Amino acid sequence: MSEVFQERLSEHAVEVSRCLELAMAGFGDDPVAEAMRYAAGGGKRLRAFLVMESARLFGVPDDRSVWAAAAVEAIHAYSLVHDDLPCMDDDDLRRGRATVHVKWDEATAVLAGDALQSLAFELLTRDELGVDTAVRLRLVRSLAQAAGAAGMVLGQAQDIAAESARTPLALDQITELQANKTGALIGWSARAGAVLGGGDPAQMGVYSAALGLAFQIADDILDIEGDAARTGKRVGKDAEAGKATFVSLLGLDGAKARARQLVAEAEAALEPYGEKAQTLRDAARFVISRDK
Ligand code: GRG
Repeated sequence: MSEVFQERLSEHAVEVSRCLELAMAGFGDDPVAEAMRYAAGGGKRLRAFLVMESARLFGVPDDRSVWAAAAVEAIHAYSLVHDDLPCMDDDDLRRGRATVHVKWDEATAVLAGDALQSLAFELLTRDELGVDTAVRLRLVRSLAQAAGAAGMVLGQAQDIAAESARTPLALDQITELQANKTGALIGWSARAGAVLGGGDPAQMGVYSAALGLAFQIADDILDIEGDAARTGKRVGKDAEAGKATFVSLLGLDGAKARARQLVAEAEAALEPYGEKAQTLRDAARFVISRDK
């Protein structure tokens, strides 16, 4: 992986973490506020990276795009807190440490997730984004659509339903489920930079559709091949539960080949932007070579 990519990923991670800390600085030290800060910390910050690098592509500086990057990371953090709850995936570990409901309790986890979601939309209304009200409204609306009942929440519901389905999902069904569950936020992130810069987000949509699917296939591969100490999750959990995954449907080699094909598609979608899009090309390669 190129050094520029790694540097940019950590630079943006620092910037977005600072922005989130600043946004929550006035929240005091009650358990919900503390749990929000805890849940919003860490992670690869891939969604933030996509926002900020796509923003650069469209001429938007980091000090403006970081607010949109923080918004999507807040939504992502909320989704992880709720996904880990006993009524959903019932996980004890997230990002290598105790999940919010384990460290505090379930009520605090539900509320911290809710409040992170509210925070995300508040961040998108900020003047610091440096765009007029119509653009901010477009970002708010598109994030609501990506996160809500036709996007991430739908994907999560489809995933829960799949657990009790009599027959495992077919490839087109699992592809649709994942496009909703993880693809919608990844897609929003890549398009947000173009929206902020007043450009056409269509090509970034093509890029991120391929990237999002490659990300999920890589996640299924990590579920089989990953190191629990690094991934911070129970390895083989999906496979043990008898759930259809890209690996169960395509085989390990088939899943790897499909992921590589999707990376090539993502790279091809960036051709109109030439060299300027190199870090986004690297991101596509990163999602299938990551170890957590
Ligand atoms: C609870 C409404 C609701 C939605 C939850 C995204 C999601 C929907 C659940 C996450 C479950 C999961 C582990 C899915 C696998 C892919 C995924 C989104 C992994 C976590 O994202 P990363 O790898 O995490 O970007 P970091 O920690 O790096 O931010």
